[in-house]
Amino acid sequence: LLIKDIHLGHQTLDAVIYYEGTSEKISKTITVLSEKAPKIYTYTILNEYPHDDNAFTQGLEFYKDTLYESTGRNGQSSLRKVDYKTGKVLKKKDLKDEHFGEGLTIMNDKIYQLTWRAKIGFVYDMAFNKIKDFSYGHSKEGWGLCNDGTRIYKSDGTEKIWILDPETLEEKDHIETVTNTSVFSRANELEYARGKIYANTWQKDGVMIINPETGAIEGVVDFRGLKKKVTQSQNLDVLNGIAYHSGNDSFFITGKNWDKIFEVKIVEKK
Ligand code: DDQ
Ligand code: CA
Repeated sequence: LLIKDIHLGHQTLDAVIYYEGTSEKISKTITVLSEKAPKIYTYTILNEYPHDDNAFTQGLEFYKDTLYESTGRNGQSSLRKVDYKTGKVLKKKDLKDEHFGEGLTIMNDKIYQLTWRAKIGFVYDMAFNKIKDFSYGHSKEGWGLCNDGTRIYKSDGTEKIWILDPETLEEKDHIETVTNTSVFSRANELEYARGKIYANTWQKDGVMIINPETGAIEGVVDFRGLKKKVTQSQNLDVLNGIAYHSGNDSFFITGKNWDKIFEVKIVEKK
């Protein structure tokens, strides 16, 4: 075999491999794994607050001590401002029926919201007036959003987390979520906190702690047991929604159609 055209990306190795003496070739991309196994964390509950169980939570973030939420399902999707202590919805903008609301993030007084499969996202001012729409580039779906103050991160259900230009919303670059043994996909709701991306994995009661530079999953928070603490209604769906409260240095966790939101501390599992 002859290996040619090797390109080392920031987390991938692209190579074209030829069989010697023939023109047959194979192009292959290898994802580079991380060095260390993730640390395992668990949680302790500090507080629990009411949460609208009609909210199919798809995005959750604090901005200047106020909680904002994006909800999904066609015909029930919205952008909300919420009093987290009472669960009261202070302000609500409904999306069009064809738009299934997804991730939400807020940066420099602008709210960004995704839709699931319509390949359209929205930018609003803090009064929920729409500033503009944007479309997706490489990614087919919109799942989660978060930001580090300058860059916006977007998950799309694959192993990729995209880095978006905050002005044009173009997908400039991406990382891939990996451990030392495997590539992981389905990062759903995202949160940027303490220099890492926190992401709950769709249909798992777990949150990945991801290095935003390398994609390495440096930690996993085991949130099993939390869903059992909410009213077991008919519509009850998966854990989804993680918001960091910087003042309290705590995380707020909820789920789709959960009637509670939990304020927790993430602690190392002994
Ligand atoms: N996502 O959260 C994984 C991004 C999307 C999950 C959506 C689950 C949809 C249930 C209703 C389907 C109606 C077409
Ligand atoms: Ca979030």
